[in-house]
Amino acid sequence: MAINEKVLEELLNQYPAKVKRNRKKHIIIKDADLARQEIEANTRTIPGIITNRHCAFAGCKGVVLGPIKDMVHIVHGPIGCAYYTWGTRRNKAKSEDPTQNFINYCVSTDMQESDIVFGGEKKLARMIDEVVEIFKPNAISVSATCPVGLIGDDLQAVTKAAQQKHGISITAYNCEGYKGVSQSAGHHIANNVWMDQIVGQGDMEEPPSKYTINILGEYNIGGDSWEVERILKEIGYTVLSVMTGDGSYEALKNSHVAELNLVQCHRSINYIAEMFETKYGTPWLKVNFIGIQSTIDSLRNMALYFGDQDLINKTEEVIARELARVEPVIDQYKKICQGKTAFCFVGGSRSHHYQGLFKELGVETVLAGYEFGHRDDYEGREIIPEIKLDADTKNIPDLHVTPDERRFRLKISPERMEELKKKIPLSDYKGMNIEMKDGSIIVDDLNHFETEEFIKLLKPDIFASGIKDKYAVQKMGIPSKQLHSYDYSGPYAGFNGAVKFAEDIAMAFASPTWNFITPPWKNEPLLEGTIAEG
Ligand code: CFM
Ligand code: HCA
Repeated sequence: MAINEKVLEELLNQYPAKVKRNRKKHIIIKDADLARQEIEANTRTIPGIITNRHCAFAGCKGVVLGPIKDMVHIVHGPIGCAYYTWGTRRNKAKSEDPTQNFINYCVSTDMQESDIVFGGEKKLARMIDEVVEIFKPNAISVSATCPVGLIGDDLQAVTKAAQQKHGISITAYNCEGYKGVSQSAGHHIANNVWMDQIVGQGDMEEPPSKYTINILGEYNIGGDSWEVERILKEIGYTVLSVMTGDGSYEALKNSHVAELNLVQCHRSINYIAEMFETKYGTPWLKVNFIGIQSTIDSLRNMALYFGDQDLINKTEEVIARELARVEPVIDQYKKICQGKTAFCFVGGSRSHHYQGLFKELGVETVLAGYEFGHRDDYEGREIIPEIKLDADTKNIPDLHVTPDERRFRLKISPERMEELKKKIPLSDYKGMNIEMKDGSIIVDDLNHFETEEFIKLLKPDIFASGIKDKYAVQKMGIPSKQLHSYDYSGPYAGFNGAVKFAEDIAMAFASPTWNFITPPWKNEPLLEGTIAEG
């Protein structure tokens, strides 16, 4: 069935009045006739509601710092927080120098009650000494979890002293879990520290070769960034650094010399893209390497940015060759997938990015939303520039850029920038609300109650989300595809990734397992009422 305002109202009527008022602002039915549909986002989840969100510490240490392989990431806090960010996010990295790849370690001060009472600074200092002695890393990060902020351990002072003592980069991240309303605050904390203390610290003055780029917001889940790099290298780009999939401190500190920044995940890293633009004059281009057409569009926009005919030709050559190879395979899977519907609910950018790939397989996304997206993720940046500085960014001091610090000239002239902006959307982003089909449902911070209710109403053929709702969804007889961890499959990015995704989705649909499950609505009446007597 299609959901109209009346059906939505009935669903929301099951909430107490106050909760209903709140949740109503987080749900919209896409209506292209309305000029701008606003959605409330990036606000606190109502206590007691089962949300899929995580905390600032998860966003900083788990998501953004976690994949940097040549840094030892110390978690200052109780062991559970360290264990969570070690075991959950799929951080994958290869290293030329295996002695500088610490990705598989879980390093924590393992705070105990006595540390909470007497303070944990000395323990942290000892731990840093020990880490330097054992691992001899080029860099160390120290992330705080909730109790550290509550007892007031001075992370900055401890890391500063340790940095002087050991002569390596030791950065502190005050990403206590309670900060902000989701992991989103943590992304910003990580980005700010790097920009201040890591980026620009390397010796490089000029890009090492033609077409040097950074890829921002690509985290190498299931090997995604390896596939993206394969394509880019083949065309002739030099990927200076990836932030942060299979990333490294060594690359990060020289990333200021890149000529262009690509932004894959807009949510977690748009801050840094803007800081690069302000500080080093590096323009950024929003890309999406999920889905065949989006990959092609991204490659073409990049070629257009550099404007070199050879690069444009090479881009077309690679696109044509890849298409000829993957299209016949995808067409086979499409036969199984065609005509199906999906729900797509992930953190902050994938719910949007995967819709194109689903569509290429003939699957329509009928409901989507972000766990912690901000309004610009939904409504687009061009449309709402006034919220560029949103809730997360307000409390964090601006990056001060003195003329002296502006060591690098604007990489392209302002005139060329204007000219390019007319051709390609540099520093621009189209939100989910703009791109979804009329009548589809957009839900911010979807909770478990709403998940069940929307499933009963729309009965999607597949639900793409995370670990917290995966099994509840499967018990309703709906195949689930984790779009965080890819259910340990992947890559899903680029050309090879699209094939892998098509294979996995087709397999989910074709599995006979679903025949053995009776969805609850088969036995439960959908409408409840009393039959009149007489
Ligand atoms: Fe960006 Fe991400 Fe996402 Fe994100 Fe995440 Fe992730 Fe995600 Mo999980 S950085 S916003 S905080 S694309 S970890 S790789 S899958 S929620 S949609
Ligand atoms: C995080 C990481 C996570 C969790 C995934 C999930 C990831 O937010 O702490 O809930 O399934 O992608 O690993 O988003």
